[in-house]
Amino acid sequence: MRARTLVTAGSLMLAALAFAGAALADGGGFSPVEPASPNAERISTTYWFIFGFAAAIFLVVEIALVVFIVRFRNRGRSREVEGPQIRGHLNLELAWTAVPVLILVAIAIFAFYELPGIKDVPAAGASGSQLQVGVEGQQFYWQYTYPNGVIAIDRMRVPVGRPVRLEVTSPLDDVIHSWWIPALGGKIDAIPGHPNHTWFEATKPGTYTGQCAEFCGIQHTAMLATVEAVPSSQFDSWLAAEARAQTEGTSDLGAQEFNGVCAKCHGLSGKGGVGPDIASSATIQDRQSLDTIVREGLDLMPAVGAGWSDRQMDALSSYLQKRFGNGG
Ligand code: HEC
Ligand SMILES: [Cu+2]
Repeated sequence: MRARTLVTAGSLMLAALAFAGAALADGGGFSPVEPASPNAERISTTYWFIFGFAAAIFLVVEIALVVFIVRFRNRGRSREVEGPQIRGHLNLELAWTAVPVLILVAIAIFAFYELPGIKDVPAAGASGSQLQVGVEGQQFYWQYTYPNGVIAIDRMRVPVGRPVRLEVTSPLDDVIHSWWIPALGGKIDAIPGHPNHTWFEATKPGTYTGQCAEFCGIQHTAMLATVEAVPSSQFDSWLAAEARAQTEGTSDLGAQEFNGVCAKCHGLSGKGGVGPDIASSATIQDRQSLDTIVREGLDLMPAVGAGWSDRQMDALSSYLQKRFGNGG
């Protein structure tokens, strides 16, 4: 019986070890993703600093545990026999009181040293001054507003090397969401009517992904966010061109709205999902009814476009007409 228990325990431990290797190879969710912004860098450093102490303490405790189990095992001694009477050990007791205090003080000092660089938005970065972007979390998409009025859904384009200050909120009749692009810094809640602030500065071009980190309803899993960092000059020309295109109604805003908002419930081809098939619905071809349902919602459908401007509705309507209308 004992041998069998030992074999079972032993093979379980070996299996755990085998899986640990694979899990740790890509972080396995145990370590922060590779940071790509100064604040994310500091969060990651703090993580590893604390992890170092935790790992050392884990080893000390577990090794001592195993040694004691082996060294002081029963060895067939009768249960009646008294064990050895051990007195206290002053120095040892002082040490295990003082060392944890010192460790906690070190962690506190380190955290407070790193904190300002995580919280405070720098006025300027390597390639220019701060950019402000409004982030609005809604069931079940992210809407971004640039200073010149350009709107984007789910995918935020930003310049490399410039601090991007985010004002994160959600509409009054919506729920709490949470903005989180792990490579670009910590989470921040999008609370109805209460703007929160955070920032990042992409250190290199690339696409960084994240998701809403607050369970916010049935399609919460579809609430993904992407930040695409491009060189600063490329960003400036894109933003100017996009502003023109959105004023003239030639941008892809309508497609972004359909794919980022409607498709999450009605499917990418409008054939239905959580919501009904709308590809052949007359409602989406009639501007008045479309405005009403998108801005006010309908029973189980939330008012996804409650705050949308006429320009945003125009973009959606012409996209739906082109895609699903008679001409489509
Ligand atoms: C959160 C999920 C969700 C999102 C996002 C969503 N809908 Fe809906 N939609 C529904 C549900 C559910 C219904 C069925 C409502 C009911 O009858 O109670 C519906 C119904 C509709 C209908 C009525 C169907 C018909 O035959 O007339 C239209 C039109 C429609 N949605 C269009 C849209 C458009 C356009 C968007 C994007 C701007 C959108 N919906 C976004 C869930 C959603
Ligand atoms: Cu959400």
